[in-house]
Amino acid sequence: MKQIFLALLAAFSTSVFAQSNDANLGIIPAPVSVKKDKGKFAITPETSFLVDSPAHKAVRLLAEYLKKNGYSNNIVNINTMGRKPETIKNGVMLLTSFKGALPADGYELNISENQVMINGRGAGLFYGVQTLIQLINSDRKGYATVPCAHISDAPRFRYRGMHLDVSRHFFDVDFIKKYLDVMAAYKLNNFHWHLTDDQGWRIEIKKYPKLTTVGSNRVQTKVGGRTGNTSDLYDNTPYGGFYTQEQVREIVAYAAERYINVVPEIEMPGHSLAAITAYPEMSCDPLKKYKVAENWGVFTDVYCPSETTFKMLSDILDEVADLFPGKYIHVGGDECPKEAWKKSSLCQDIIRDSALRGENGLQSYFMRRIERHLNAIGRSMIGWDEIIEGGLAPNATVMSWRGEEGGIAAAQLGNDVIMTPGSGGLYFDHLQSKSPQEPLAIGGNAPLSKTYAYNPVPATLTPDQQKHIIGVQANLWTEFIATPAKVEYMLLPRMLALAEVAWTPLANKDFQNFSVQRVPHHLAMLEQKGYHFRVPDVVGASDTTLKGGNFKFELSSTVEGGKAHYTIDGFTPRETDLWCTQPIQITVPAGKTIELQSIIISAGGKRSNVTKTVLDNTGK
Ligand code: TNX
Repeated sequence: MKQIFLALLAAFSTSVFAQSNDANLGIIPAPVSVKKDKGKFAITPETSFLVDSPAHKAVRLLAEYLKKNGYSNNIVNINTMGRKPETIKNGVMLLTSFKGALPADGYELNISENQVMINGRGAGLFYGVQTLIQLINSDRKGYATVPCAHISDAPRFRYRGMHLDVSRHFFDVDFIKKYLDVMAAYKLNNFHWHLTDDQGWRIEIKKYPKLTTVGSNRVQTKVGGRTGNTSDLYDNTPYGGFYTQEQVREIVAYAAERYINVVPEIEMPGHSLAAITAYPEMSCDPLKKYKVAENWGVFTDVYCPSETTFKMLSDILDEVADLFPGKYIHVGGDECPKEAWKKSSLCQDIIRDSALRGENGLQSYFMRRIERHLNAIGRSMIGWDEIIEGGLAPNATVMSWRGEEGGIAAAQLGNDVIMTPGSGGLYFDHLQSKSPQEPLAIGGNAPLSKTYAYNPVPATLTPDQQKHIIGVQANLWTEFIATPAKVEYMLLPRMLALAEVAWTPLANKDFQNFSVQRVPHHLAMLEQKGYHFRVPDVVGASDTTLKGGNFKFELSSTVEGGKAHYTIDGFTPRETDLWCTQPIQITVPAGKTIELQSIIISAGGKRSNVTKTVLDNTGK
């Protein structure tokens, strides 16, 4: 009996313990201000849930949470009760009508032993509920506690984006919804949906059906990386997929329900081989035979800046604008080789007649014409930083991906900027460590600490120019990511770091607190919700050689509820090995070497990389 009690205590005390020790109460992204109080609010079947705007999205979020987690409490309209919120006991209240102003998308969450009150309007109230959900500790169905505290919170940036490439590999509607759910839980508010590229066109366009009947299918796909045994290997398997307009509307609505705007990307003038395969008249060589790309990279067949192309792209963008109510449409602009334009008399004529500065000038001409059309239909253009070369379109927002230089230049010109540099740890297709145990990826190295450390506001900008940095985004390109589980592996936990970069004031950021005190609990929660993720390496040992004869290690799990298993016998540690519950003492005889190998295995069986620490007492 006593043993069972201790085991239960261990299971439930971890989160409570982590929370009470942590200045941020476990919340990710860390709020602007957390003032902890003594005591707890208890949720029981008698607790009333009261709201003053029953149709608010935040109310539906709360209702869904209660239902999913086994609470049978109803949500009641407080206006029908004739009671002042302050007088309510044992109540959780979501209020939009309160005195005073809050910062944009901000909220206040006050938890006392008597009541929980969230004040917020629009997205602010929704974010307040997301924070409350993170604070709820439940140990049995229908019952929970929330630690007493005063929290005031609001985002640092208004654009907090997460991107997904669905061209290189396609992900279905249910998965996109799951992706949006986890974005919403961490207060991200823009989903950049990369819908077209050389390897597949993935959005139905009624006026040009071949974009999907032809352009969404490739004959086969490259296997493995760019070098090594598989460098010439293809899988001989047709690949395809696209979203119907009905599905697109469904996703846009699902996102809006969670205060997420969807930014569609229709790539041009480069990365357009799938479209050109469907409609060769959009290229500079309409008689050439094209095929949807089966390999990765940058392709020289691109749109020709002809009137035919502009007419078709305008029609396409009109349908896209109809589907996506948001302000922004992303039109790519990156990696457009100029070979085809150099050979084309049509292109050379435009360059001469319009006195453009060569092919770069022609690219700007292309983007400006597209921007003019977008502005005419009431939309704003976003493009990758290449759109600066040859002259920037006047109202465009620039996504700076090749470092920050493009973003800095654009902000200095007075254009808005979203920072998303690969060099800042924001390319989630990059490796998460240098270990050979990582799965196939494009390369690079963007560990959690690097993403976390990124600051989107360059110090070289003046305060006025800094205002043009409207936000930050991480990108997930999927050349080497064919499954939903691998998308999640690359996304998590790095997206939690992105959320903190995008939301939390610089002064409140603290990687130690984030990675050791908060992330482990969130990973356990994500596992319960059915997400995959990369299990961070063990805390307490690293891949290194230590000299000496006597060692003590305290290994701890990076996923709450998981175990740090280890071996000193030279074999790879697994769930059948010892795990660390108290400091491990290791004595290495003189002249010998022992290897301590450790692994984290989560409660759900997810495994970290194996860490190898060489303990060397050879005296050499
Ligand atoms: C560059 S980032 C690209 C993508 C690739 C990515 C791979 C950008 C604007 N273009 O087409 O997928 O590198 O990391």
